[in-house]
Amino acid sequence: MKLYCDPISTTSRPVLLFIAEHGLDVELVHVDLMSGGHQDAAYLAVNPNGLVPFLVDGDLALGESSTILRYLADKIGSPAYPTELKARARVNAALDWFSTQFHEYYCLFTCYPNMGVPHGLDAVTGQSLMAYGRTHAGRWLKVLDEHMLGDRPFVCGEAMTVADYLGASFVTLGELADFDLSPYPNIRQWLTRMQALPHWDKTYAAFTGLVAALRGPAQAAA
Ligand SMILES: N[C@@H](CCC(=O)N[C@@H](CS)C(=O)NCC(=O)O)C(=O)O
Repeated sequence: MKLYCDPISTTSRPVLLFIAEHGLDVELVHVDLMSGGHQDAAYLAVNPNGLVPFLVDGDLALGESSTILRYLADKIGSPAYPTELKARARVNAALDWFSTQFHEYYCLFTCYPNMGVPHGLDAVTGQSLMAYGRTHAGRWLKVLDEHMLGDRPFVCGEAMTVADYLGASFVTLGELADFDLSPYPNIRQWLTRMQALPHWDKTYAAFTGLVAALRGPAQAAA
C-alpha cells in the first residue's frame, strides 16, 4: 500500500497516526503542499483532486481521510472501526459530523485564514471569515464537549475509534489560530488522551513546527 500525504496536512495526520499506532506496512509518499507538489502533473495523474491524503492499495485508489481510516481499520480488523451495526453507525455519524459541520466552521473559517489567507482569499475576506468562524464555531465545540464527549473518554464512548483520530486532528488545528479551548474541559481532557498516544508527537512534529513559526512573530509583537 502507498499513502500520498503531507504531515503538514490536517487530513493526512489522522491517517498517518493510525498507520503508525498500528504498525501498518504502508509506503509513505510525501506530496509537499507548501511547494505545490499536489498540483504536479505526476500527482494529478494519481489523484485528479490534487488533495492529500490518497491511498493506493493494488487496484484500489482511495481519497477522503475518513474513508481511508475506515478502510485501513477494516483491513486489519481493528476495533477502532467496530463491526456491530449500531456502534459502526455512531462512528460513521461522528466522522461525517467532523468532516462537515465541524470542518467548515472551525477549520475552514476559523483556523485556515490564520495561515496567511489560503485558497486565494484577500486579507480582508480572510479576516471576516475568521471572525465569523470564531463566533459560530462555539456551537459545534459545545456539542462536542457536552454531548459527544461529556464524561466519556472518547467521542463514541469508552473506546478510541477512527473518529477520535480524525476529530483530534481537526480540533488541534485551533492552535494555528490561538483558539481558546479553556471553556471546553472535556475536549481538553480528550485531546490530552489522544496526545498521549506513542506516535502522536512524531506524527504532529511538522504541525507543531508550523504553529511555532506562525505564532512566534505574533507573540513577539504582543
Ligand atoms: N475531504 C478531504 C479533504 C482533503 C484536503 O482538503 N486536503 C488538503 C490538505 S489538509 C489538501 O490537499 N489541500 C490542497 C488544496 O486544497 O489544493 C479529506 O478529508 O481527505
